[in-house]
Amino acid sequence: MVGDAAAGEREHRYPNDQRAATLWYHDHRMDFTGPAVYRGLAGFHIVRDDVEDALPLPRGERELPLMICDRAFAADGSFAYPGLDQGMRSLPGVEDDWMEGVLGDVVLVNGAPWPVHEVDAACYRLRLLNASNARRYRLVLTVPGGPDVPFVQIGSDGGLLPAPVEHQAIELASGERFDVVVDFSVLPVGTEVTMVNGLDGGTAGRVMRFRVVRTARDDSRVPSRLAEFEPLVPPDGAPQRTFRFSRGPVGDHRGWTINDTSFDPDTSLADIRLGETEVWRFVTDVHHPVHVHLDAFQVLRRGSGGLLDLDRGWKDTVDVRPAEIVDVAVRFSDHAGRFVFHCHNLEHEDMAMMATIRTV
Ligand SMILES: [Cu+2]
Repeated sequence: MVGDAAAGEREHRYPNDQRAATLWYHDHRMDFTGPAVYRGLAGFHIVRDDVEDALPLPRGERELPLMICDRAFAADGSFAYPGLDQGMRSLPGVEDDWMEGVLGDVVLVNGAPWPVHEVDAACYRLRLLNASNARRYRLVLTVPGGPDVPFVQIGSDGGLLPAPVEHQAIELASGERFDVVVDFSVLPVGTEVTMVNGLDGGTAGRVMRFRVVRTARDDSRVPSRLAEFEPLVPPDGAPQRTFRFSRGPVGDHRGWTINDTSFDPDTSLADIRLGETEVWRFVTDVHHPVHVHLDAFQVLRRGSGGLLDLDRGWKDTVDVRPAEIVDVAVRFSDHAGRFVFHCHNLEHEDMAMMATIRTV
């Protein structure tokens, strides 16, 4: 025993037996994930494979994982997190003013505030991760006096898309990743390209800057076909489940619930057969980025419309907007046991918006 903490050890094995993908890891301690991630317990976990390695995508110095998050700082430079229990021991959650999620006024990219990165006039692969506790971004690449620079999306949370998709803006909620290629070769040397966040008019409206500093040889390109892609098509009669994400009481205080229940590790909200494709319907009150552990899923539709351009590919987090209904196809393939799904707004998660599922 060290103080009042139990000491012990346990071995975990991660076979990484999956397609190439931009994954990340972070502390997931029940009730205190928000303050732990806020203090820095998060990082990239990039999985590569032969399919991806064979593509002529930008690599080496021209492949940049970008972890984007917002933080607020106290006068002494420490992280300012409005947790109810600064010792992270007993009382989860944050002060009432931050119920909706904790936002900071400084944007960090890979830990640096508003950094500037010098680039060749060439194509770069950017692995974008929104590692913020609660902030959503609408990323746009602006150039003074010129048109915005487009993003060519090649991958999503769970790996490569079948084919590239061009976007003028990338909107990402907490936990989401977008794998994109940006072509700086169309810009004259000396150009400054600012990545802005269109969802904030203040200091969180700027993210980082690229400075094009030299011409350079570039053999990379984005092929029109990227990878084999298996659409998840739920068969007739596939199991359907509805999960409602909403504000609600947690014990004797305010919190967030799924189907009116707060997180209980011992009660399974769904028992799912391995290998079977199901349709899950997510229904929201306010914004909730819904994250499912274990296997990636595919978005089928939003409301009565189709999916958004940004919903394509294998996802593990889907940004469900206020009062929206999103249907996804899920299939768990090879691990039986207890897992969770939850809102990836970390304050919502800590205030009980998480549920246990079982694969059998
Ligand atoms: Cu939420």
